Amino acid sequence: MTLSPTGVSVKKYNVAIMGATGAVGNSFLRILEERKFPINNIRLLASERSKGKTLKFMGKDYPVEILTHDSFNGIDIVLASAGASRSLEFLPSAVKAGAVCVDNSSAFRMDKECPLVVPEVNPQDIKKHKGIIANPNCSTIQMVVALYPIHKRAKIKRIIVTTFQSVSGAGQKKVIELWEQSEAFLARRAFKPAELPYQIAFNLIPQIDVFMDNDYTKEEMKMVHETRKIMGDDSIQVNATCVRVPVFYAHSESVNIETEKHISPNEIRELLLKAPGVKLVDDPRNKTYPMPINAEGKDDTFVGRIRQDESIKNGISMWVVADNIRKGAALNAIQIAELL
Ligand code: NAP
Ligand code: 3JM
Repeated sequence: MTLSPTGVSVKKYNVAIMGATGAVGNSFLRILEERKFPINNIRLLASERSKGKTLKFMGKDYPVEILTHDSFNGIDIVLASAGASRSLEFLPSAVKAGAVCVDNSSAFRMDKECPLVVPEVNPQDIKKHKGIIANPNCSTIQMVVALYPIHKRAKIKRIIVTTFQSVSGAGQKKVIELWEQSEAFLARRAFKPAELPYQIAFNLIPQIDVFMDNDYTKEEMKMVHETRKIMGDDSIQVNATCVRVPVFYAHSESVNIETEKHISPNEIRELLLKAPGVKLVDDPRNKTYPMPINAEGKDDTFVGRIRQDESIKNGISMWVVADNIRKGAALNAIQIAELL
């Protein structure tokens, strides 16, 4: 316990970051610093590959430790971003050691015992946790932040979404690969895709994660199931197409919805002006709309291009952009930890 500037005692927590050397892990460290999360001690966990590395936190160097089942003694909160199989293997040990885990992977998202939380939408679900709270997929998070206020007012029946997902969503190595491929392409040098399945520089790849039996990808089906669980409405129909694009940071989404009650673009603008976590950027006459280069490094979900879908009775189209590493991953998880 320490005293805050107002004299109120603040409990400080022992925090472990699983996957501290990765893209999301690095963002965890920067956001914990920015938000002055009350930390007593921080433990940085990664694989054998990171043996001997140190990472900076609050101006101090911390050693990276190898993740084992014994990494969680004395830890209060685990922020996990080391992939789904590591979460499945190690988070039960963290819970046994008495820690509460906020997991960024897909491992526990659809588990009935684990709440799946976006603080702007369903903060009340956090209370139901039994040690693990799941953080949704980046593409789902920004979509539900933008759509939940509309759903409450007009009830969304169906969502058709196409995503334009930046390479950082696939990890730090893919950011470097887009950079190197682009340089090689422009210099007319031959290159072979290494981390991504195909050339990504000056190309689009309409596959994120593996294909399922229904010919949708797992990433697309995450958007279907997670949206229903977070919004607490299994009747919402979702059809997603997820595309990897040659953008470094921030995901964009073309979102089309059909609502039960009529709602106009102007009513939606009014709702979104007041919505938590949303920034309205919608002035087409002045060529003003959200773009990934402007969302990079920001906390908000940016919404624009709101217009009536003239092909059906109660249809609306819009464009939603957010930083996938911040709101799409690390920030959302830290907001959950703050609510805890
Ligand atoms: P990344 O840049 O590739 O980093 C992966 C991290 O996991 C690194 O710290 C790596 O450590 C660690 N790791 C890998 N294998 C490990 C092992 N066997 N034992 C211990 N640590 C291991 O990936 P990222 O973009 O940060 O994403 C990490 C994970 O977060 C993803 O796999 C995903 O599950 C989740 N994620 C979620 C969202 C979301 O939408 N909520 C978005 C992006 C990512 P080394 O450096 O030692 O290899
Ligand atoms: C985003 O197999 C894996 O570990 C996949 C890792 C991954 C995931 C996931 O499924 O956890 C990479 C990028 C995600 C995610 O948010 O679903």
